[in-house]
Amino acid sequence: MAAARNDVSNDVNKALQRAFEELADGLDLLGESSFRSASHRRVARAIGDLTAPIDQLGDDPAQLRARLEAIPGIGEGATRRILEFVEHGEIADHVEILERVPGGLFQLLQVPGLGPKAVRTLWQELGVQGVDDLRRELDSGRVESLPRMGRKTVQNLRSALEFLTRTRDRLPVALAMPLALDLRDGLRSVEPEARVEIAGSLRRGVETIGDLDLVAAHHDPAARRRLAEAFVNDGRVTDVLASGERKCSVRLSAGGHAIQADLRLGEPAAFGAALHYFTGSKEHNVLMRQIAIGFGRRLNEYGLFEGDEPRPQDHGGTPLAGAEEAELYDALGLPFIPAELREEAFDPARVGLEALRDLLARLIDEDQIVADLHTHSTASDGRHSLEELVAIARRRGLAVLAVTDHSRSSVLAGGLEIDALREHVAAIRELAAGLDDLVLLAGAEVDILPDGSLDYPDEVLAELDVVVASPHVSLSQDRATATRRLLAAIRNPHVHILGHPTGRIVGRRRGLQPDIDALCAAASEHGTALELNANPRRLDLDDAALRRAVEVGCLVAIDTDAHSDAQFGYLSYGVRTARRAGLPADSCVNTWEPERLRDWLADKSVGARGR
Ligand code: DGT
Ligand code: CA
Ligand code: CA
Ligand code: ZN
Repeated sequence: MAAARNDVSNDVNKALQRAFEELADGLDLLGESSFRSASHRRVARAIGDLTAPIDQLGDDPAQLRARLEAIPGIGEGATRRILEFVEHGEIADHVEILERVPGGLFQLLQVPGLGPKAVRTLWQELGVQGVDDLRRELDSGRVESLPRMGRKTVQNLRSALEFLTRTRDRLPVALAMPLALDLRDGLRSVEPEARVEIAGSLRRGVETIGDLDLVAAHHDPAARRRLAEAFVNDGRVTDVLASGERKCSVRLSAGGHAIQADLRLGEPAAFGAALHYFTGSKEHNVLMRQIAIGFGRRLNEYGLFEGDEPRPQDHGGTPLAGAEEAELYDALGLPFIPAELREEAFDPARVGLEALRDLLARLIDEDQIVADLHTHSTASDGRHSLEELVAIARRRGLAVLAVTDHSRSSVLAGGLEIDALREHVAAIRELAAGLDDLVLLAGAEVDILPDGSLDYPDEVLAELDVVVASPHVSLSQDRATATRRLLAAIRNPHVHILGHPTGRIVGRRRGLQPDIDALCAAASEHGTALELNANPRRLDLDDAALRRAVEVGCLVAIDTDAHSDAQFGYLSYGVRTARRAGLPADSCVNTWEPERLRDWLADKSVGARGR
C-alpha cells in the first residue's frame, strides 16, 4: 500500500515538473522574457530533484508553504503556483499557456537540435504546429530558406525527426529480447528438428522494437502446424490476429506491455531467404533486390531465382540459393553483411565495397572482449563480494576485471566515503596479488557533479587503477551546461572512462543532450574512452552517438556496469549496439591485451598514441 501511494504522489511531482517545464517552454515560444522562463525551468529542476512527494511535504497549507519556500530555486511565485496545483489540480497560468500555444510545439521542442527560438520561427513564419507539419515543410524545402537554417541543420532535423517517430510506442530491447528468446526456445523444444530464429529489428540490434519477428522452417507440414499451434497457444497470448500455414500473428502481454509477434513458417530450402527477408531492414532488402536484378535474377522471401520478372510460383519453387543467408550474399557478389549492419548507413553502394570489406574485417565481435572495466560489489550497491566477482569473471573468461563502486555523493547506491574507498582498494589489491589468471583492478565510479567537478579530489583519484566518471543527478540540464559538465570530466587526467555519458533510460528518460561531437573531439585529444554502457536499459552512448565516435576514432569502453552475475550477460546488448555503429575492435579498450590496457590506464596519452 505504502509503495502504491508513493507512486501516485510521485506522479504529482512529475505532473508539476511538466507544468513548470511547459510554462517555461510556452513563454519562450511566445517570445516573452527569457528571465521568467529561466525561473520556471529552475523550479522544474528543483521539483525533479525532490525525493519526497511534494504534496506530503507539510501537514497543512501553511507548513507546506514554509517548506516549499525553503527549497532552493523555489520562490514565492512558484510556491503560490504549487499550492494552486495541490489544491485545484491545475495552474491558471499553465492553462492559459496551453491555450495560446499549439500542443504540437511542445513535442517539437523534444526534437534534438530544435530550440525554442527555432520552433517559434517555424511556427510564426511557416505556420508549423507539430511534427507532421515540420516533416512536410522540410520536404518542401521551405525550412532551408529560413534565417539560421542551413542545409546541415535541415539534415540534422530530418534524422532527429525520424528517430522521434521510431521510438514512440516501441518496446525497449531489454523487455523484448527475453520474451523473443523464450518464444524461440519454446518453439525449438516443440520441434527439435526445426530451424527457428529471431528476425526483424531485434536481430539487427535495434534498441526499441515495434514487433517481434520469428522465422521457422521444417520439411514436414505437420511439424509446421504443430509449431504454429504452439505459437498461438502460448500462455502470454492475448489475441490471435492470424493463424495460417505460412504466417501466424499474435498479440502478447509481457511485463505490463503489449506487443505483437509474427511467426513465418516455411521449407528449409527457403529458410535463409525468409530469415534474410524478415530481418530487414526494408532499405537493405530493397538494395539486395536491386542488386539481384542487376544479375538478371530476383530475390524474395522464398529465395534467389533466375530471371528478374516476378512469378507467383516462387513459393515452393527451386531457388538458386535460399537455405542459408550466406549463399544469397555470395551469389550477389557481396560479403556477408551481419544483421546489425543491414541499415541504410552501411549500404555498399554508399560506403563502397572495399570500405565495407575493411569495416567488416575490423568490426568488433563479442568474443574479442576480455575486460570489464565497470562493475559493482557489495562495497556499494552490487550483489557480490570481491571473491564472488573474481569467480564470476573467471567463469566468464575475462582476463581483466575492474571493480568500480559508487562514490560518496551516490548516497542511495551506498557510495563510499574516502576512508571506506581506501580500505576497499586495499582489499582489492590484496586479493589481486594472489591471482595469476585474472588482472583485478581497483577503481571507482565517480559521480560527475552538476558543475562538472568530481566527487573525489584528484589526489584520491590518482590512487586508483581505473576511474569511471558518470553523471547520475541533474540529468535535465540544458545542452550547453551538460556539455561543459561532461567535457570537464573527459579532460581530467585521472578519468579513464566517461560512464553512461547521457544518463538516459531507453524509452523512459531522455537524459543529458550534450554536444556529442565536442565530447568525441575532447575524448580523442585526451585519450579518454567514452562508455557504451551495455545495460539494455541504458545503451549509453547509443548507436547514433557512437557512430560519431567511430568517425573521429576515439576510444570506446563497452562495460556491463554489472551489479549481479546475470548482468555480466548484458555484454551482448552492448556489442550489438557497437556493431550497429561499425565500431572496430581496436578502438574498444576492452579488447586490448592486459599489458596495453595497463599502459593506457597508467597514462591515457599512451593508448591514443598506440594506435
Ligand atoms: P520494427 O518491428 O518496427 O521494430 O522493425 P522491423 O524491421 O522488425 O520491421 P517489421 O516487423 O515491419 O518487418 C520485419 C522485416 O520484414 C523488415 O525489417 C523487412 C521486412 N519487410 C516487411 N515489410 C516489408 C516491405 O514492405 N518491403 C520490404 N522490402 N521488406 C519488408
Ligand atoms: Ca519487427
Ligand atoms: Ca513484424
Ligand atoms: Zn552509474
